[in-house]
Amino acid sequence: MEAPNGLIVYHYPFSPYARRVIWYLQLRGLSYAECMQPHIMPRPDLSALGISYRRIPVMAMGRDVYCDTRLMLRKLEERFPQGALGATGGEQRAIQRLLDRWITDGGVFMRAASSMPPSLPILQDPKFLNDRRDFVGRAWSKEAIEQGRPESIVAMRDAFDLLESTLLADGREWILKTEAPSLGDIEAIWPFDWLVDMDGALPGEVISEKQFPKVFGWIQRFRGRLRRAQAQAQGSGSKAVKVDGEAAAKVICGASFAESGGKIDAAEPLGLALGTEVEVWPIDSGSSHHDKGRLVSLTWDEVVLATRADKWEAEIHVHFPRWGFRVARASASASAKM
Ligand SMILES: N[C@@H](CCC(=O)N[C@@H](CS)C(=O)NCC(=O)O)C(=O)O
Repeated sequence: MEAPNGLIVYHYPFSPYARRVIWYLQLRGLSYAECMQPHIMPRPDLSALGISYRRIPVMAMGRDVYCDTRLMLRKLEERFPQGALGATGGEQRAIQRLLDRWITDGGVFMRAASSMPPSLPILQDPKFLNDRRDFVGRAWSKEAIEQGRPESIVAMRDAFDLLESTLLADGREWILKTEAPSLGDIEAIWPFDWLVDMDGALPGEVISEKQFPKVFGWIQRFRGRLRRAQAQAQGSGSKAVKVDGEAAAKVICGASFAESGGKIDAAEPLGLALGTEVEVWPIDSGSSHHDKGRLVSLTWDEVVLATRADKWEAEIHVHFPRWGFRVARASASASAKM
């Protein structure tokens, strides 16, 4: 079997981060394969590839594997430039990048996650709560969510207001005044869409269509476009191909590398040489999962290491962005401070 466009996305359906990538692929009409994962650890399909990174989604392109949706979207734009969704103009590009930073690093997603109603069925499952405690590295209980929720609702109201009173204030259809949804819309919409869809998350007297008609209208338009793209994919027989972990690993290990690697800047401040054994891990969440391997490439915005999928006797290149990640010599990382 071959993966359509050489792409396999590892994800689970209710992951809001995964939706960023899935929506991107759907809006572009790019076919792909998907390997569905459990929503809690362990994920043997990924560890079989020599990957410790625990966040979802993960995307393979040939024998290269990409971690973090910010890197995935960048790579998809580069790999499939015809019909790319990213802004090309200076200010539009700036807004697109700032939206990406605002939503993830500016805390909008964290506030959205802590606006979940404690009555949500998944929050009744002790296995899920324990798993997420390991993920965020602190207490994650129904009580803690209940206690923090009022503050998060206020923060989310502020985020809705920011969009309503600035970017969407002039009545534009899409966030960057484009004809159709662009990468800027994907960068901004996902935590808002996620909460609007979640029963009991948003108190109607604080955040609803009444107070924020433009944001709610934008979400509805975006969903309409997605439905259209999904129906088109269905009609043309190019919907996602489901693969199991074994089949996905075989495809990846038998593919050629999508990128050549071997890049490092002479002025790189970490002073690491290509070929050194290094560790890489995210510094915001899932930080106890370190990937180890030989340094294959280190540029200003990306680090690549080689890991092994022992069962298939294959080397795989795993890519991470530099932003939000730490890279250290393997032996020194045990003492590196978070
Ligand atoms: N910055 C990462 C964040 C990914 C992330 O936090 N994903 C969530 C799912 S929406 C996750 O991995 N949760 C823990 C898990 O599923 O193990 C990205 O852009 O990919």
